[in-house]
Amino acid sequence: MSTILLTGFAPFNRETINPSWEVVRRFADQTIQAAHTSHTSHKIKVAELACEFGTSITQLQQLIDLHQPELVICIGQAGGRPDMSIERIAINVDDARIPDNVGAQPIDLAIVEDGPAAYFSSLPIKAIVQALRAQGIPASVSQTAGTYVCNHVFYGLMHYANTQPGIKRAGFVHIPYLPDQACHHPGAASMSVETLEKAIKLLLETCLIQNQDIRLSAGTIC
Ligand code: PCA
Repeated sequence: MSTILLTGFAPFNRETINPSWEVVRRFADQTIQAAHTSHTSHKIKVAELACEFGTSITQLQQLIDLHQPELVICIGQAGGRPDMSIERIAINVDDARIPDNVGAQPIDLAIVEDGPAAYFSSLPIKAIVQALRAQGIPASVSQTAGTYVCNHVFYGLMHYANTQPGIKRAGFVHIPYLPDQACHHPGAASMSVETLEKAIKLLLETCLIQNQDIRLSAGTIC
């Protein structure tokens, strides 16, 4: 049985919860099949990463070493984004607008000295968007994961995955606030934890069945 590693983040920026961990924790030690007809099960391991530069990547690498996953998906909160935001690209820069949970605020620093400028997600991002929309869940491809801890972890993940032949696919997804959080941010979009759970299940199933991504226009014009 192969393993899927799913991570969320600790709350940050004065929030008391992080929707990413609230939804990811629901998958603890579950198994998932690629399709109802499939007999191959995959076990899901979950973890909460610290919202800290450096430590978060170390934690993720340790989890990968421990669980030897075939698929790794990291989830993070993007407060204010309205939909499931499937990240396309991780860039090699930290530029923190606010300090992390231990007060670190790197500005214009490379995540990996001499690393490539960027990595693309190896998830079938377009197929995921299509699968989510088909089930009535708003989703889009995002062209930037920002320059804070989520992009940091995404870049660290893709850089490490490159050295781990056992990892077939890896990527990052940002999710909106939960309704409870949005009440403190008037006008901000939100998604219920039940919808988020359904979305993540669909996302995992799509990663398991979709060998190649599909051709779907999901770009943006500035
Ligand atoms: N979101 C932040 C870091 C942790 C999280 O859930 C980000 O988008 O960088």
